[in-house]
Amino acid sequence: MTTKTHRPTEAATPSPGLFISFEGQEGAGKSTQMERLARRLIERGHSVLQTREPGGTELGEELRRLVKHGHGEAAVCPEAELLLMAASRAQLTRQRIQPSLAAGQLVLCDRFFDSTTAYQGYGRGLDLDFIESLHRFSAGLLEPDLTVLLDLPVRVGEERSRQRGLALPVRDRFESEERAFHKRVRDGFLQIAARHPERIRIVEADRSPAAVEQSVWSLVEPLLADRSARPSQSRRSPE
Ligand code: ATM
Repeated sequence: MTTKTHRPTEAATPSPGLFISFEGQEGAGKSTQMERLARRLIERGHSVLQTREPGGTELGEELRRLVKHGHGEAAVCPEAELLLMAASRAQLTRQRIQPSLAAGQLVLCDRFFDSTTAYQGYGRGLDLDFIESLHRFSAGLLEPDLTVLLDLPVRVGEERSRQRGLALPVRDRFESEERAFHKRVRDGFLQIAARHPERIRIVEADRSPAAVEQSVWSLVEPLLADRSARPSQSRRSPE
C-alpha cells in the first residue's frame, strides 16, 4: 500500500479533517489495524486517505526503498537515515496530508514523526532535541489529532515478524537489527507516549486483531462526534 484515497459517492457535508497516525514496533499490527479502521470509516460514509511513512508520495516511496534496503556500498548511515525520513515527511505533508485535511478527509498514516524519535532518536542514539526541531521543519505545525501506539513485548513482535518472514524471506535493514535496538525503540515509544498523553494512546497489541480493532474504535469514535462539532478552520496547518 502506498497511498489510497476513498471518497464517498455523494458529496459529504464539509467538515474539518482528522489526522490519525499509527505507531509501534515491527509486528505490532499497524497495517492490519489501519486497514480495519479505514473499512469502518468508509462504511460510515467518510472520505479516507490511507498513507504511510516513509513513502506515500512518488519521492517518498523512492526514499523508502533506499532507507529500507540500502546494503553494502548503498548502506545509509544514521544521520542520512534521519534526514531521508524527514525529507519523505516534508513531501508527504505538503503533497498529500495537508490538502486532504483541507478537503475535510480523514487521514490515516502508518507511522509519522514519533517513529523518527523512536527509531533514529532512541534506537540509533541521535540527538533528541535536534530531532524535535527537525519535526517542526519537516511537518511544520502539523501533528496528528490522535496517535494510536500499538504496544507489545519485543519478543512477541519478533515472533510475528519471523512468521511473516517465512513468506517474505528478504529482511530489511530494520528487521535485521538486534533485539537491543528493538527494545530501545519500544521503550522510546513508551517514553514519547508518557510525554504526550493528550495525543498518544497506548493500545495493548498482544491480543486478537478483533479485540485490538475494538479498542482502536473506542478511541476514534468520540473524535468523529467532536469533529462534526468543530468549526472547519480550527485545525492547525503546517505553514
Ligand atoms: P514499516 O513498513 O514496518 O513501517 O517499515 C518502515 C521502517 O522504517 C520501520 N521499520 N521497522 N521496524 C521503521 C522505520 N522508520 C524509521 O526508522 N523512522 C521513521 O521516521 C519512520 C517513519 C520509519
